[in-house]
Amino acid sequence: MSSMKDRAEFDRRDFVRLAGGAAAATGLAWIGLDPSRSTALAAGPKTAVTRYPLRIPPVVSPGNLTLTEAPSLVDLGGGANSKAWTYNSMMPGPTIAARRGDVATIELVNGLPEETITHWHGMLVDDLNDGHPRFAVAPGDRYFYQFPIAQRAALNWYHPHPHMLTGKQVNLGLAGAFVVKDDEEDALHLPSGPYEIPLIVRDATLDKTGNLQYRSSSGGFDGKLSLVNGTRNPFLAVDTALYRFRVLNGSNARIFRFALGNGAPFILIGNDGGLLRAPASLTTIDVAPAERLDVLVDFRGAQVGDRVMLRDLLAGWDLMEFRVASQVSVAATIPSTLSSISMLSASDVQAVRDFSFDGMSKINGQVYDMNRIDFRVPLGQVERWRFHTNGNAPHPVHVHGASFQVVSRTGGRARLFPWETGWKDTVLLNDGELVEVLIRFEAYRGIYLIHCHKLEHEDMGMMANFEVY
Ligand SMILES: [Cu+2]
Repeated sequence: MSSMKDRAEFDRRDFVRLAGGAAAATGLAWIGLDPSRSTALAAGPKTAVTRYPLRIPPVVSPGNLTLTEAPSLVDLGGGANSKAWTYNSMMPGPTIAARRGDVATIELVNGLPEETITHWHGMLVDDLNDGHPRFAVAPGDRYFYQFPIAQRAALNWYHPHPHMLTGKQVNLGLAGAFVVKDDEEDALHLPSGPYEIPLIVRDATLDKTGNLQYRSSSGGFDGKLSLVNGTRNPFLAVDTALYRFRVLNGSNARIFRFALGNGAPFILIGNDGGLLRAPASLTTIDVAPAERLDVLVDFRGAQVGDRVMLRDLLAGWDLMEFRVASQVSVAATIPSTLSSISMLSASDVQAVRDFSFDGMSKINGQVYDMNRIDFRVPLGQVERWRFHTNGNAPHPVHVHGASFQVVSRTGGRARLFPWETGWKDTVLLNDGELVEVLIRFEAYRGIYLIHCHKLEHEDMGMMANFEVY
């Protein structure tokens, strides 16, 4: 295995070369192989689409960061002419890259015409920093966050969380990645630099002039097209190398079933809460709103000129195209073990709680009340939480304040999936299912949330406050 120094030089050199490769591939797309042009010339298939280079959001540090939520014009691929709501004029917002041990100092500025607050989904923070809806700030106001980053490496994310407005604000463009790194992950020498790429995948609907358009629906927003990193019909020029994709389902309500068009497997190495114990090779992976995936895709056996589609088998969508653009030889290995994960034990369970996700707006028969504490949880106690529903699923269940371990699913799909091992903060509950998790709040006392992450359900009240004491 190459030393860290060699690796850094590799990354730097490859980054320079990759930038050239990407430009060359772009030229190919625009001049030679642009499907829309060949359609016009040769009356080719009507399904041909123009593909645009995948946008990679800029990376920022969480120290002294200002994030402004405001309307702006974004470029979905064909030019900066789509109205959206953005963080720092970008959709998605900048990727916040932090290391365990850093301190985040972030000022949120509300430049929207309505109240907002930002939640750091997956980040372990005290309740003043959790973006609870009671902390929403009025237009023109600010909220100041400061919190230590004291958790394992993972892909987390940030998005608004104001009461009854979350679905609209996220859907209009407000979301971004929040990546945490640590020494354990570094020691694995996973693909990095230009070979580690965030993919925020979501659906969207555009109005006649190409602006993002949100219409709430009690069954959940159902967008007409997909965006990856805010790019419509994207492509990514890749090397013959091993890639690490950090994937977030940023949809309000849509579940994706990812597959590669050539049938090649994803090598799943992590999920919401970071690395799994060991990699899993999978040809399809389901991902619900707010769930994350850490996957390796191996293009080392590919030929320059090959094209591989990332597909969603549920909607039958082509999400993005990988275009193999340059031949390289970069040292990379797929570790056989990733992380040691200590399991919460059923024998330590001191309380069992049931959560019934009722209709489209209630948990245990109650619509959310921002000022009501629905239950109290002792700090440090292992608990078994049982999620079930009688209908109107899927409900992606999300808990703030701690990660959990999924231990069983009965009814419905009646099994657990490889992407549900390790640590999770969101788990998919389908009709007729009982999903049991073990959870322990050990970082902070305070008021946190459990809710359905189908954002239309959340906004209608499928949410509850609890207090860790
Ligand atoms: Cu729901």
